[in-house]
Amino acid sequence: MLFHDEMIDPFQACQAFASASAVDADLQVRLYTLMLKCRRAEERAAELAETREVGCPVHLYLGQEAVSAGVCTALKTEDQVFGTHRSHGHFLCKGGGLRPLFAELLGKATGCARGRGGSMHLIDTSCGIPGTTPIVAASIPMAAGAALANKMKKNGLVAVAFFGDGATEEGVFHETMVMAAIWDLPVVFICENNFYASHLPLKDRRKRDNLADAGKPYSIPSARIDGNNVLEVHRYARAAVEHARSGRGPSFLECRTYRWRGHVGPAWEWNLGIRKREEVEEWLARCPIRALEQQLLAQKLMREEDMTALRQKIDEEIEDALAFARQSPYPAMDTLLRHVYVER
Ligand SMILES: Cc1ncc(C[n+]2csc(CCOP(=O)(O)OP(=O)(O)O)c2C)c(N)n1
Ligand SMILES: [Mg+2]
Repeated sequence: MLFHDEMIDPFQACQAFASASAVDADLQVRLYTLMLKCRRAEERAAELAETREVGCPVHLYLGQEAVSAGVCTALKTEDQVFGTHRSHGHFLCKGGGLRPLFAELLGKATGCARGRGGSMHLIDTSCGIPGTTPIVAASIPMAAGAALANKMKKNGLVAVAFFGDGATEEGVFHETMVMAAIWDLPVVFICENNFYASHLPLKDRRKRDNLADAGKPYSIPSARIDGNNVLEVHRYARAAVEHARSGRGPSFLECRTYRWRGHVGPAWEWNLGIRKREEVEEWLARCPIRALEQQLLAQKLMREEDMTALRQKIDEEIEDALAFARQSPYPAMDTLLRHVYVER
């Protein structure tokens, strides 16, 4: 019986580079800007959730920003990303706007899902976000489906699936890996391992800490990386995307990171018996944004005052988005039954 060729590992070269060497100065500033935008937007969203002005469930991405920034900057606008219940970062980094995001959080008609989806159903097809979905692991087959369509259309586009460590425990993850491998689909699997699936730690769900081996049985090149190091994420993502775009098929990245707040909502949750305060503090000390900040300062690519000015600019954009959302109308009652099925 004839098997396919041996797998080519797109990540071999990545390991050879020192952390910053393959990421130019402009891009480093862009990565910083994107992460900061996600951070400030979510801190604001957390306040709005606390006061209940945001009524939908919000799964905050605080602490994980390096993954979406590093991956999305390796993509073209038309490349598709499929997100999850925790996708504010994916949406903003792929090009979604603050106004449609905040309007969606407030359930307004000007939101990116016309106020019907809330935090977990973010969409903007103009920048490659066909829709995020809170069904755990659903982003995985959807990205593979888009990748299959891209391959059949020969449009040269790549699809990315973002998903959590918990999603790798769903059957559809493994089913999709088989098909993606056998059909050499142009898809990149980005597993954001934040070590928890809601309240359950990874160590209680898995015999060994070996998520990065997930691709091996399917001959999908896989790597474990520091998901809090945005430059590392970007370099690996670029290799994975190039691999996919050149027709060599899928790859899998385990990005090790941590969500700072609780599973859902703005609370910190370090006194519920789920995780220890020291564990959270250890990860707070490994803040992906502060890490890049220090590198930018050391390389003299930005000064403290540039960073302050940037933070102010981002905060102004967020307040503008919130004002826009507040002024926007709720969806009209007579549109209640629309946008459910395809309208011809
Ligand atoms: C199929 C399915 N099962 C269960 C749930 C409930 N649920 C929502 S999020 C979640 C945990 C997901 O954990 P993980 O994939 O690690 O993502 P994270 O929340 O850590 O980002 C669960 C069990 C769901 N939404 N979908
Ligand atoms: Mg998780």
